Amino acid sequence: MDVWVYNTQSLHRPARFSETWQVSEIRYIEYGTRLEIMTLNLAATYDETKVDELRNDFPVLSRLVHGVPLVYLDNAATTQKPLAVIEAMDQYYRSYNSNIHRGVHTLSEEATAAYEDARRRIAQFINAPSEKQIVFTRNATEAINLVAYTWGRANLGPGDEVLITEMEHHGNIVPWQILRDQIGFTLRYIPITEEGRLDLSQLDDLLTERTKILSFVHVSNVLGTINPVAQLTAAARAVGALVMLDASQSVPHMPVDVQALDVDFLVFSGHKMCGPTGIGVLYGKREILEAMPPFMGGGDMIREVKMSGSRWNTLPYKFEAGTPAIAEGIGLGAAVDYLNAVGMDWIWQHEHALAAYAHEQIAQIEGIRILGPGPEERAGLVSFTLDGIHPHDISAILDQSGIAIRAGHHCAQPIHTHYDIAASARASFYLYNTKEEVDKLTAALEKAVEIFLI
Ligand code: C6P
Repeated sequence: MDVWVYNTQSLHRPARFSETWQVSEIRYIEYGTRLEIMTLNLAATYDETKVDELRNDFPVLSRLVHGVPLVYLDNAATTQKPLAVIEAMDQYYRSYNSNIHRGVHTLSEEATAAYEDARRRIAQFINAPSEKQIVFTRNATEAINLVAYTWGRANLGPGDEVLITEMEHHGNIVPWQILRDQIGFTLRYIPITEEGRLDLSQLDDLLTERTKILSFVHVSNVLGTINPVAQLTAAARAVGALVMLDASQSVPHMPVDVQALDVDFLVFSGHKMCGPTGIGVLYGKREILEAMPPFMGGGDMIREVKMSGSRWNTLPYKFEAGTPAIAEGIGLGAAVDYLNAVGMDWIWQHEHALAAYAHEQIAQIEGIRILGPGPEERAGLVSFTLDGIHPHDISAILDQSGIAIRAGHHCAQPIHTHYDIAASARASFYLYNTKEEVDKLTAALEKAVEIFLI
């Protein structure tokens, strides 16, 4: 089933949903005159008990921290790895470790095949038209930097504008600031509302013919807000701007279809989706990637090198200089297989249910302030502050109960500045978290409040 949602102003075409979904309810949440978010009630197909068996796939979940079972709620920072991923990487090192794209010997051919096969499966995972449009990077940050330094340097100059938002991770702010300081375009920000959504009331002033690229986060790593990609993409197209989507917190958690979203670039990190660190992805539209100059120079990215100059390799290798993260690419391929086997629709429903439950439970705690939109409209994470307790203290107290959350500015300082706070605490969920773990979180937070109020 391909779900299309229309309103009078723009076409909304969310990621293509799995044909196995039984949609029992479609809800539209509107603000202003615009349709922003679509919620599907998929309770009919959601089997909560599946989580018990999935937990066995993650060896680290059986460890104790301070003598009690680990409750890992720092998944927006990085997720745990299933045995399938650990074993795929182990297998590479044990049985066919070799450099790729170079050797004409069995090990090198096996490694090349495994690495390129992983790229193909990753392309399928986000429905990219071709694996040639999947550029491996170290992480999402490097992918954004790649676009800024190659496309940006070639296409931006004084008088041009780059539009980002106030809810970006530093990875989608700082590369643009560095480039702006070097070449002199204007960097503008879509502000956020008190509820933690993008304030689109001034969009027509911010997004103009001067805007060359709109680069924004799909799901905020602090607010949990799911941004209206289709609406923003349509608005960018109308002024001839390109669109880059930071999908670091969406690709791991919900079905994402780059063709349905119709963005020009999309980036994500392997380590936030059961894969290893050291591997990330830049997806790009083919003609745009073809026209871009290379990022770094060296081996593998060239077709021919003469002392007078060089010619570049074809996509995606033009952007992949030097020996790549081979085991990590293979590991990310295994992670994608794992996520497919679990089912991205199930993962989304599970996290959505957990985040809504957590929101409801912790909202009762004295002195708590939850950042971001209400439970129905958010992805699987909850950031908050507690009156009189520094987020680092909250995290340290929770750690005593084996609970891992993140505290700090989460590399999104402008959001914290907006709310006039230095830091927040954040619980972020993934496919292996349970309602019981949310109960442990709530109980530990209540205890923290008790300790600090005495
Ligand atoms: N956010 C968090 O705890 P890297 O570090 O390149 O893998 O991912 C960067 C990044 C980019 N965009 C978003 C929306 C992100 O959430 C992140 C990483 C982690 O929230 C680490 S700061």
